[in-house]
Amino acid sequence: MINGWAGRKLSDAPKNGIDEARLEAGRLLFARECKFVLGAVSLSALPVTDLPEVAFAGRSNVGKSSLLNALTGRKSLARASNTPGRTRELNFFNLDERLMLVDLPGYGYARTSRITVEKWTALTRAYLKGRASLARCFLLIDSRHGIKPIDLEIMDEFDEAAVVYQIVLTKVDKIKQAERARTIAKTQKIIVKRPAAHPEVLVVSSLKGDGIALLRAHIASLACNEVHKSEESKE
Ligand SMILES: Nc1nc2c(ncn2[C@@H]2O[C@H](COP(=O)(O)OP(=O)(O)OP(=O)(O)O)[C@@H](O)[C@H]2O)c(=O)[nH]1
Ligand SMILES: [Mg+2]
Repeated sequence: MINGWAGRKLSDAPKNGIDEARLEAGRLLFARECKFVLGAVSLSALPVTDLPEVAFAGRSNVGKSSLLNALTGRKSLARASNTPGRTRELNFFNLDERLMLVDLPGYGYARTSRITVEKWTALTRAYLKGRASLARCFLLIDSRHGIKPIDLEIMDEFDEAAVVYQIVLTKVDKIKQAERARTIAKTQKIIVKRPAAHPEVLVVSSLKGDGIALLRAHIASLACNEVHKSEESKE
């Protein structure tokens, strides 16, 4: 037997490096309870926890809150909205005492004046760069628009501060199938030389469910293997 795959069905073969077992681990993790912990508006309000964390960052309206809802299978766990700038706090969700999910405020939204990356809440940036337990930041990009200069600025900051990030192309239900491959290829070209970028680009639709199982599997690989009570939730 050459490797562990001998004797298995072709359908069990790894998809993008993720095998059926990891997909199942993702499914099981996200079938568990997910509780809102708190919305932080200052660094001192961040939850005290040694759970690994994954954060969702991206421009306003890119679909961060909707993605959190799709992952957890809950319609309104995180507040999604048509109004850009809806999420203003850092919202923490505890997934089965094994992982924290963090819904971040979006950057780049301007109603009257251009809000630059510089002004993208100091809190969000301080959190991303200084959080020891941050396992990965998923950087969401609207698949219709691709990576914009403001996203590149954020990626520069992540590369400099060694914040590991993985690109997730959102709202793929809005683009044609053929365009998907082109957008993925274009995105991969941009990240290939970036030191802190995870090499695999993910594609999702929170509306239709595309890519959600795969993203769950990626996240599950970052979670604690066992239920791990955080300081604040210990009784
Ligand atoms: N077609 C489509 N629309 C989506 C999808 N995901 C989100 N949207 C829509 O995009 C809009 C913004 O979604 P949100 O999830 O609130 O975006 P956000 O990134 O959390 O926005 P901020 O909190 O303002 O930064 C809403 O109108 C959603 O319904 C998707 O997969 N497909
Ligand atoms: Mg939001």
